[in-house]
This record gives sequence, structure tokens and C-alpha cells, in this order.
Amino acid sequence: MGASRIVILTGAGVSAESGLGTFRDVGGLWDQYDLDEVATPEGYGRNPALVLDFYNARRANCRKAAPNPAHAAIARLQRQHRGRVTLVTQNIDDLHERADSPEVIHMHGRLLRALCAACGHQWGWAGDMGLGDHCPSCASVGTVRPDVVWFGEMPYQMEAIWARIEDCDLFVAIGTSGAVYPAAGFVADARDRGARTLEINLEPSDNASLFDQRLLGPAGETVPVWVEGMLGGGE
Ligand code: BV8
Repeated sequence: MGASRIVILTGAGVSAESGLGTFRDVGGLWDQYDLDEVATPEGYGRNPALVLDFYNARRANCRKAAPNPAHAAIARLQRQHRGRVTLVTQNIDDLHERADSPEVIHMHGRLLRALCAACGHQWGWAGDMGLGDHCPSCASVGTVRPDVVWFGEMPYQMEAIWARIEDCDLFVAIGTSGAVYPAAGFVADARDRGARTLEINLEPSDNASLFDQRLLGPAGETVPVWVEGMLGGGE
């Protein structure tokens, strides 16, 4: 019996072959930067210039990057699978969109958007962000931050995500270490509802024991093979 309500959760590993660094692999972002200094509201409060520079560097890398075959295959599954495919990403890059995914839930926000810390206004932002930038809605200066979810902040669209997970019959995690909550808890939520669970990763994640099946290898190779099977009558 094939899957008809699929939830896919992606992490930094799906963008690794596009040249965007992961967080916890050797040499990853959390080896280069102190997470508490660049990915928390407290760090932003202590040194906003450092935080803006951190995201300016990632935004520049994102602009230079291109989607890889894993992003393309996920978009193909979303467009061609006869059932419902929900894509939730922890990533803040726009590579799923640029691979033509029709719907992407960015639970940790988006690098190419800005948020006003004073009034909550959100708008598109493609270039560098500085301390002198102002909010187009409330005109505040010095309150413009990347529209990303830092540690200790509420992820976006959690109710919608949980509703899809409660209803899914297949949960697939692609390129995520299973180290960050609430995303790392989704597989247990899905299992509790009777869904099958599949992990596609370079190596087993922290919560690997919760997955019924595993496909190991680079996402750019493994995801297209999996999608072909899903669309070729395998599911
Ligand atoms: C929350 C956005 C309450 C910005 C990120 C104390 C105080 C407050 C909270 C906590 C606390 N202690 C614990 C918590 C909870 C905390 C948490 O989980 N901390 C961890 C460190 C223990 N979580 C939070 O604070 C969250 N908010 O809890 O609010 C709440 C709870 C429930 C409901 C409502 C409210 C907010 C977390 C979001 C933080 N923001 N980033 C930015 O990107 O800069 S997290 C950051 O880690 C990224 O978003 C990233 O996506 C995420 C997870 O990392 P991964 O994507 O998995 O990447 P990683 O490098 O770890 O792994 C890469 C994987 O890919 C590996 O498995 C590797 O093998 C694989 N791979 C590599 N290459 C390839 C590959 N796979 C395939 N192919 C390849 N080529």
C-alpha cells in the first residue's frame, strides 16, 4: 500500500552538495562560530554587528549557490506524486524554492527576509544588512534583523506542521542530524501516529533508532533514486 500523505523534513545536509556548509559536520558552522554568539537573541543583543555579519556571509554564499539534484527531486515528488507531499525545512536558504518546490514551510525562517524587532514587520532582503538600516513599516533604525528563528525562539508554523505530521502515513527526514528540537522530535510524533519513517542521510542521525528505514549516501544521489521509486510505482 503506497504512501498518500507524506511529510518531508530537510536539514542542512540537503544543501551540502550545493556548497552551503552544514552546522555539525567537521568544520561546520558551529565549529567556526559560537552558536550562542550568532544564533541567539542574547548574542544579537550583545553584538548585533557580529550577528549581521554572520548572516551577511551566509546570504552571500546562498546567492552563489545553486540547487542540487536532491532539491530538484523533492520538487518533482511534490509536483507529481498523486498524494499530498508536505515539505518542512529547517534550512533558511531558498534552494528548495529555486528548485521549483511549490510549497516550502521554513520553520526556522528565511535568510532572504528581514524582520523588524520593534514592530514585527517582515519583508524581502537580498543584500547585506547593517546597523543603520531602517524598517519600512515603523521607520525604526537598528531594529532590522534576519527573519530567522534563533535558539530559544518559537519556530514558525508549528501548528500547521504538527497537523500534517499527525495525519501523515510516511515521514522522511533528509540531511538532518536530529540534534535540534522541536524538529528532531517530529519522527517520534509521526511514529506515535502509526506513520512509517525513513531517514536519508550521509550517516545515521542522533535519532536514527526511531526510523524504520534508512538510505545512506549523499542526498544528491540518494534522493533522486528514492523519488524515482516513489513515482515509478514503488509507493
Ligand atoms: C524552541 C536558524 C521553544 C538560524 C537554527 C535552552 C533554551 C531554549 C531552548 C532550548 C534549550 N535547550 C534546548 C532547547 C531547545 C533548542 C534546541 O533544540 N537546542 C539544541 C542545541 C539542543 N531549540 C530551540 O531553541 C528552538 N526553539 O525550542 O522554542 C518551543 C518548543 C516547541 C514548540 C514551540 C516553541 C529553536 C531552534 C532553531 C534554532 N535555529 N537555525 C540559522 O540557520 O542560522 S538551528 C540550526 O540547526 C539550523 O536551523 C539547522 O537546520 C538546525 C539543525 O541542524 P541540521 O539541519 O540537522 O544540520 P546539521 O549540521 O546538524 O546536520 C547535517 C546533517 O546532514 C548531518 O546528519 C550530516 O550527516 C548530513 N549530511 C551532510 N552532508 C550530507 C548530508 N546528508 C546527505 N547528503 C549530504 N551531502
